[in-house]
Amino acid sequence: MSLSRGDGFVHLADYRAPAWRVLHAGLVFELDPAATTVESVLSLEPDPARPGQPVTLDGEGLELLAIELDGRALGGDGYAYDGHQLTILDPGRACELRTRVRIHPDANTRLEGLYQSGRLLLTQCEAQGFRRITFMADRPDVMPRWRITLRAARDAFPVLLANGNPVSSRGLGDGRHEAVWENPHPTPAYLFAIAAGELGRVTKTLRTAEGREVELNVWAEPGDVERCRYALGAVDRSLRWDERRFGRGYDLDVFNVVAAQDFTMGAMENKGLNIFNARYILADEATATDADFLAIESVVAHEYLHNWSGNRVTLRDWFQLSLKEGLTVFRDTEFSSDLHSRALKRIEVVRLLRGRQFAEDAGALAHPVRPDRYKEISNFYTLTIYEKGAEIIRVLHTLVGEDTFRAGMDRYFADNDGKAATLEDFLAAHAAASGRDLAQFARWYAQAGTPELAIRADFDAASGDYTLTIDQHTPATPGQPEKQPLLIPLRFALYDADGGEITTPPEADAVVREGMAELTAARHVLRWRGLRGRPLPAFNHGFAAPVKLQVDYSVDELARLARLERDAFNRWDLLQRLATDALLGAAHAEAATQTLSDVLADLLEDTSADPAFVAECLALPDFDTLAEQVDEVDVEALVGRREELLDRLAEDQVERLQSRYEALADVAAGGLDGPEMSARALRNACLSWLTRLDPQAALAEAQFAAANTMTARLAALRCLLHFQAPGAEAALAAFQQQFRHDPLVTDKWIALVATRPHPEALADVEALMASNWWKATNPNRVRALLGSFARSNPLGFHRRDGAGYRLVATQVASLDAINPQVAARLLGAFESWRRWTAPHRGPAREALAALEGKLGSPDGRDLLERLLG
Ligand code: 0A1
Ligand code: ZN
Repeated sequence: MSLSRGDGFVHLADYRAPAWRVLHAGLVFELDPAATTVESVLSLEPDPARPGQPVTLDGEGLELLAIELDGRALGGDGYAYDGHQLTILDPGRACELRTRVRIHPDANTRLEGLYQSGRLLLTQCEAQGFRRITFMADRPDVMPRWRITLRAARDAFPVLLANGNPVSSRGLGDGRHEAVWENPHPTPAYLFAIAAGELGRVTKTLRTAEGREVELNVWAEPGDVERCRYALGAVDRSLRWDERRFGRGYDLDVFNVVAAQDFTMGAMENKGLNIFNARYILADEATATDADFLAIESVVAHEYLHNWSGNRVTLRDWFQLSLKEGLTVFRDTEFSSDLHSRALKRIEVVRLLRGRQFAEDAGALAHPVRPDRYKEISNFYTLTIYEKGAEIIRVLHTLVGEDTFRAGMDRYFADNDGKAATLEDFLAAHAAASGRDLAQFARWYAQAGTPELAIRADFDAASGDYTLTIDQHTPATPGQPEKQPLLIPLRFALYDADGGEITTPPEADAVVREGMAELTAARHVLRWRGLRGRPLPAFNHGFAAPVKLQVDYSVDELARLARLERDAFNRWDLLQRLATDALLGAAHAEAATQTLSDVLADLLEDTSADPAFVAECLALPDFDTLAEQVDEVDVEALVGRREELLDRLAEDQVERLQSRYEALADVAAGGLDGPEMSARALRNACLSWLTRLDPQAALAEAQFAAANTMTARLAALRCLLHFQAPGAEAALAAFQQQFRHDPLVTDKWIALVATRPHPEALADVEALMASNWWKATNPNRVRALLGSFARSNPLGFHRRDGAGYRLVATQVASLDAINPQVAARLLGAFESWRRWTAPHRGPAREALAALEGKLGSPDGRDLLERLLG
C-alpha cells in the first residue's frame, strides 16, 4: 500500500492486491549481535492481471551487500534502494531475487526487527518490523512459505529457533553451528520469528485430537526455566480448549514459546514460535501474584489461539487488525471463562472497558474498530481494536447464540484457511451460517464512540400500561460528527412487587425474544398492558451490549434490585451503580451510601458467596471509570470523594472485615486452586480497608512479615506504602533487597512507589529515574515507573503545578529516540486532557505543545498531532 494521496495517511479505500507475490522465502542468517548478515532468496511471481509493474520490496535502513536476479548480479541501473524501498524494473516473468544485507541487532533499541535482549537474539516483526531484517513485500497479504537457516557461534548461541518445524542441524567446524527450519504454511512476514542464545526449556509431548504428535516447549534463560512450568501447562490447556470449543487443531510438530526480558508488547503469536514478554511466562508463588498467574494463562492462550484466528486465516491489510485481535480476545476470554469463573472474568473485562476503552472512545484518540485511514499502524494496537473488537464479536454471539456462532466460525475458518481475509469475509461467513443480514451490525466496525442508551419508564396506574422508551445515541468523535443507529441486543427483565419476573412479551416496534430486544432505530418503545403495579426493570444483563445506560432508579429500587438479581455479574454491576451514585453527587447520594453499606454487610456475612466475588464488590469503581462519567474531571475532588466513601464504608464494616480476614487465613496460605486464590483476594481487600483505619498498619506489617506468597506480600507492601505507614520504608528496603536480582519483581515495587496516591510521589519517581534502577531501554521498567505514574496515579500525574505532565512529556521526548512505541503509549496518558478542569488543562496543553518538533518518530508525531488537533 502506498501513500498515494500525499496526505500522509494510508487509506483503506486505496487497497490494491500486490502486483508481485512472494511464493517462497529462503533465508540464511549469520547471527552476531554486532553485525548479522541475512542472505535471502525470494521466489517472485507477477500477478498476470497487472503486467508491467516493477517489483517493490520494503527494506528499512538495510546495508545492502549484494543483489542478484536469477543468478545475475544487478548493477546500479537494475534496481534502486532509497533506504525504505527496493525497486526493481519489471523483470516480466517469475524470477528469483537474491540479496545479502547487514544489520546490527545490538544497536536496535526499538526492539523491532532483530534485536538483542540480554544475551539472546530475538525478533519482533508485527506490524512492519520484518523490513528491518531484510527485503520483503512486508504486507500481510503476501504469504510465502519459508525455509530459515540460522548459523551462529555454538557457545554463545547453543539454541537456534525459528518458525515451523526443525529440519536439520549440524556443526560447521569452526565453533559455529547451523539449524534449519521449515514453515510449510503460507505465512506473512509479520509472523516471522527467530530466537537464539543460551536457553533452557520445560517440555511436554502430546497427541492432538487429529493424531499429530506435538512437542510443546517453553524456553527461558537458564536460571528462569523452573518458572516456565505454569506457562507450559497453560499452552497445553489452550491447545485442548481450542480443539474442544472451536474444533481447531494444532498444525506443526513443535510449538515453541520463548520468554524475553526486553519486549515492547505483551507477547507475539509468530507461527510456531511465540515470543513473550517474560512477565507473561515466568511465575512461581514466591515471585508472581495470583493476578500474574491468571494473566499468564490468558496471554498464553491469546497467542496460542492466534494460530487459527490470525495465522491460518490472516489479514488482507492492517485495517482489518481487529479481525484477528478482537476475535482472539473474544476467544481467550471464553477460554478463561470456561476454565474459571465466568462472572469474575466478565467483571474484569467490564472494568477495563469502562475504565479505559470508554475513555479512549471519548477522547482525542478515538477511532473506529476498523479505521479507514492511519498514519502509523503501531498506534492502532489499542483497547478499541482489542477490547471493543472483542465486545462486537460478543454482540454477534449474543444475537445468534452459541451453536449458530460456532457454525459461522467453522465456515469462516474453512472458507478462508490459508488466505488473507477481511471483516467482510468474516461477516459473510456468519451471515451465511445464521441466515441474517449483518449490514447494520457491520456499523459497529465503522463508527467510533460508545453508544448511549437513555431509557425512560412510564406507568399509567389507571390502565396498568407500562412503556419503556429507549433512545439510542452515539456521540461525535474526531472526524465523525454524525452517527447512525447500531444493532444493539438489549437484555431486559421486569420484576413485579413480589420479585417475580413478568414474562409476558411486550408489544414492540423491535424484534423481542426471550428478554432481549434487538434495537435498530434511534428510538424504540416497548409496551406492556394491564400490569397490576409499576414493575421494576433491569437491563443489559452480563453487559451483553457494550454501551452506556442512562436509567433513573431510586435508591429503593437499586436496593431491591441488588437483592433480586441472582446473577453474580449483575449484582456486582448494581453495587457499582450504587457506589457511582454515592460518589458522583446524585440527589440520593447519602441514601445510596447507606444502601451500599447494607448490601456489603450482607455480602461480607455471606460465607456461601465466592470470596473473590465479594472482593470485587468491595472494589469501588476506579478513578478512570468515574472520570469517564463526568463532563469535566476535577481530579482532586473525585479522588477525595472516593477516599471519603472508602473510609466511611470501612468504618461501617470493620468487624466483618476482621472476621473474614481471620477466617480465611488457612485457605489463603498457599496454593493456586480457585478457593485458595479467592481467599487471598478477599483477605487482601479486607486488609486494605482495615489498614485505612489503622495509622500503625499493624495488620499489614504482620502480613508482610509472615507472607509466603507474592500475592500476600505485595498486597501488604502496597498497604504500607500507600497508606504511608511507619513501617513502609523498612518493608520496602527488605523487599528491594530480597528481589534485587529479579527484574520482574523489581518492577512490582517500582510500580507501587510510582502509584502512591500523593502529589509527592513525583519526587520518588524522579529519584528512581536518577538511580540504578532506571533502565530506559527496558519497556517493562518504563511502564512500571512512568506508565504506572501517568495512568494510575491521578494525584501525582495531575499535580496542580503541572510538574507531573512535564515529567511525563519530557520522558516521552527522550524515549521516542529509544523506542517510539513505548514513548507513544506513554503519551496516550493525555488522551482525555480536554475534559480536565481548567487548572489542569492549561499545564497539560503546555506540556504537549512543548513536545512539538521534539518527536522524531512517526508514532510520536501522529499521536501528538491527534492529541493537539
Ligand atoms: N499481536 C500481538 C501483540 C503485538 C502487537 C503489536 C506489536 O508491535 C507493534 C507487537 C505485538 C498480540 O496480539 O498478542
Ligand atoms: Zn493478539
